[in-house]
Amino acid sequence: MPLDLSDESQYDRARLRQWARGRARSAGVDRRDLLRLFAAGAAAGSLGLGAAGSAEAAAQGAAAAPGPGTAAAVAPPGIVKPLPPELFTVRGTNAETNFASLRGTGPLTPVDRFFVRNHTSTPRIEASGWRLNVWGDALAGGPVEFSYDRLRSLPAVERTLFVECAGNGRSFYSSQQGQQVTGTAWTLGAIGVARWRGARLSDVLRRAGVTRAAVDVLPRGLDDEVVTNGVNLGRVRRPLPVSKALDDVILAYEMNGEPLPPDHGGPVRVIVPSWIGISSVKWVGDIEVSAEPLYTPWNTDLYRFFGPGQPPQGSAPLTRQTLKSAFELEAGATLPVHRTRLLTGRSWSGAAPVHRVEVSTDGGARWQRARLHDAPRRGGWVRWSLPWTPRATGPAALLARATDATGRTQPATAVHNTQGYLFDAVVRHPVTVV
Ligand SMILES: Nc1nc2c(c(=O)[nH]1)N[C@H]1C(S)=C(S)[C@@H](COP(=O)(O)O)O[C@H]1N2
Ligand SMILES: [Mo]
Repeated sequence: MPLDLSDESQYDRARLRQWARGRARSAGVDRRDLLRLFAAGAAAGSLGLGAAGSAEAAAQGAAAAPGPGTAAAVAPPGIVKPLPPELFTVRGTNAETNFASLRGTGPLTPVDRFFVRNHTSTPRIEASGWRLNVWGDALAGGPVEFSYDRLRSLPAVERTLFVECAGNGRSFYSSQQGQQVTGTAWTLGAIGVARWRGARLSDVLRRAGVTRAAVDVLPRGLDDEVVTNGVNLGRVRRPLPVSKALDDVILAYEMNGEPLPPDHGGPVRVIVPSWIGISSVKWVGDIEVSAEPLYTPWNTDLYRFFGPGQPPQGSAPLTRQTLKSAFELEAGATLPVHRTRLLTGRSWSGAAPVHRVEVSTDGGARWQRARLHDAPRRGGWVRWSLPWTPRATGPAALLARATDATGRTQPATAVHNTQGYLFDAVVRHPVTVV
């Protein structure tokens, strides 16, 4: 009998079963916990393990109630750097960059305003004691250990790349499209662009003796295990196909010319160019190189599309980021009438360089081409600007839409998925002209 996707408990149990199968090899979750999850899912028709996504939602403010100050009353997040309210909106254990604070900054996001997405809290790890253990059945020999100094002695690469959460823009599914989603209620500030310096993952894997049998590569973080609804999901880890791992992935130890700061994965993190943020595992401590496909909660129940039109086990695991644009302006900003204001913002795409950005100041009736201030590059963003002289007082909506070199333009509506990933629609930015 085909699964009835409109039946929430069937739908979630299907997801749980899939996760349970895959979990055997790598997740290390206790069997009693799994049984408890199945029971909870069946009894309540609730999200069950889907709650992995929604523990986030519970702790970090429901997606239906985004906006500054949402999380003001909850315990301070386990983030080391200061989070002044001009620069960040705290959402549970995470901190979102206020896009307005990027106005006037260069192409790189300064570390003092780079968003932080932590499943638990930032650990403090000394470079001198740090080790990377590379192991698994697709190595020619046994495990191989890399110290910080050994990693730094490998040929270094430097690239300017964004890290963006797959859920960036999630709150607009509800505020702009009236749809329910679970997860952190980000606006557009769960992205930052930095200059990353590090060793190539491919160099490390080759030195560790990776064989042709390798299929998946699984980096794992040293931060605390993630416990959601009483179930321990283990440490943050998401498999990469070996093809990507050997292509352009970096083990980064510097960010914008400084040693990698604690909140961003110091001493060493993975950087997976153009892919969703969860791929870029922070505080990496070990990497399994496997001859069989690996499954963890982060490539089964989480970070796939679920919902109508998707198979019961969800889409294929999400990989590349999508296309977005944001104004460097507070939502609800007040602008004086008849005064020229330089509207500025940024656009980016995981698929190809952004080469055109258009702006509308009348809610989408007419569009004007914005001036680009950076050479379009894949994996980065372009800054843009357009002068605007409002001629009438009252509320207005500013819109920006980008087109990338694949020819794709941001649509008017994003395709809904229950966890609110990869929002790509044009965002209406409200302002008031006075
Ligand atoms: N070990 C570990 N790695 C992690 C995470 C985490 O909580 N723990 N969060 C992931 C997610 S969901 C995102 S979006 C990015 C955020 O990177 P940043 O905090 O440096 O901005 O890190 C990813 N890597
Ligand atoms: Mo993320």
